[in-house]
Amino acid sequence: MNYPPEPFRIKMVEPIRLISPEERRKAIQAAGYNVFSLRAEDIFIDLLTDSGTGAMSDRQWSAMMQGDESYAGARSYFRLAEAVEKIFGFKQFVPTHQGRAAENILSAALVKPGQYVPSNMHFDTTDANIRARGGRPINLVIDEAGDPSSQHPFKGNMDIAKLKAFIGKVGAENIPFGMVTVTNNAGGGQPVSMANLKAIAETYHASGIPFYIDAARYAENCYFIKLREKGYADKSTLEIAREMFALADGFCMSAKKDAIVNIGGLLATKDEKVFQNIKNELILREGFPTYGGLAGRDLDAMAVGLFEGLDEAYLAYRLNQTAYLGERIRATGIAIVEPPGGHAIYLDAGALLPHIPHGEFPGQALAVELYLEGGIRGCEIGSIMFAHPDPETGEMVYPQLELVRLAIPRRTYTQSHMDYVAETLGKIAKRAASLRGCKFTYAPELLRHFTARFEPL
Ligand code: P70
Repeated sequence: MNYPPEPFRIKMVEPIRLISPEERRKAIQAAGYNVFSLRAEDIFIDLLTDSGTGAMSDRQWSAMMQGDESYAGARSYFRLAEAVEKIFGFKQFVPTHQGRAAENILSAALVKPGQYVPSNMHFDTTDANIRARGGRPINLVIDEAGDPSSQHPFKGNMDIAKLKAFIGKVGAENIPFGMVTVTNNAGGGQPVSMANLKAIAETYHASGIPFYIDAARYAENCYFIKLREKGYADKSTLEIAREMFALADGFCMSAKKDAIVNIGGLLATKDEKVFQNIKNELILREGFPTYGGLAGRDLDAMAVGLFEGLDEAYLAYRLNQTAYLGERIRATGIAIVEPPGGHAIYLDAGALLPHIPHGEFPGQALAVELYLEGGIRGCEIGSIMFAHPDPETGEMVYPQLELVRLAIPRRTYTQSHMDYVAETLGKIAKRAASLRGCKFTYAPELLRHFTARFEPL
């Protein structure tokens, strides 16, 4: 496949450098073999996350200059409110400093200890924020999501039969709200179809359960619907977004992804009483409801970025850049989660390193090697991030897949960077059998991937 030409040109650059292999060895050792603890300066190509790492446009930067820094009722807030209403159709919303702040406030407002919150798959911070309130996040994605080779076009879909059975089992009164994550980040950046979204909304609503969308990568999901779902080829991504959010009672969103800003988030609800609680929580923890912990200029950057993230020329390039990287990596013999997702390629570390058991973290072994070999930073999405002791039996429950995610920052890297990543992986593939796992020397209880330390085995 050909690399898609970028629908933009570069007018500002940030130098990056590749330090020597010896310096990389010292750096990762000093970081306790956790790539989160590396200095960004010591990284050549940083694919840790696509969150807040995109390049803002000239129009976003100029919008920032018009930020209104009034404490309450700033013009910036009303410009953001106009964008939110146009795209999502919600009038009641608050800005938050990022996605997890929205999740925290939503969980504080709605989750009581022992209650369940189903989704296709919760991502790490959503999972942790529900647990932090004594709730239980439940993942009910279709079985195909667990098979990296399945080419299902909407592998992020929820299994509606499982959802109905689950509601029947625990009772709707023990489910304060239900969710879905678009695209499904924990399962490969895979989209959810409109048909599935409609079925999810119907199922929740039939039991009186409010439906909230985790909208971090909703625009990429909308473009997948346009490309893959019958009846949507001639609809604009904006029309598809409107249709998607009309199904929901609320949404939380990390704007650091599809709104292409370095910081920001949103929380919206149709329920007036819940909105009042949200505003009270927000004032306690984040800030006044018209700025929610952000500067006025951040709100303006978001108001512009929300539309740029929906632009179809940009989205076509974005999805094809990811698919290009996927194709180049596949050619090295390393299996990836198929088909390529919207924002990232997920390497199947479990398949590449079958000699390393879950408890010795094959994904971490590969992430460390990627840094040592090429100064590239990816992120383990496997047992470090998602293994949890079962609340009843105390036994460790491991996730199905041991992955390393290479997330692509928006509008930031070019074809030669993608080629370099694939070539580096090609070298690692040849000596995969010699890679060794690692063990914890320190691990916190929640969100342990961020600060854990390791020792190689
Ligand atoms: C990522 C980051 C954040 C996220 C998300 C979804 C579907 C909510 C949030 C929280 C987190 C991360 C992971 C590994 C390395 C660095 C960062 N996802 N919902 O990269 O949003 O970060 O703004 O609080 O994906 O996927 P926020």
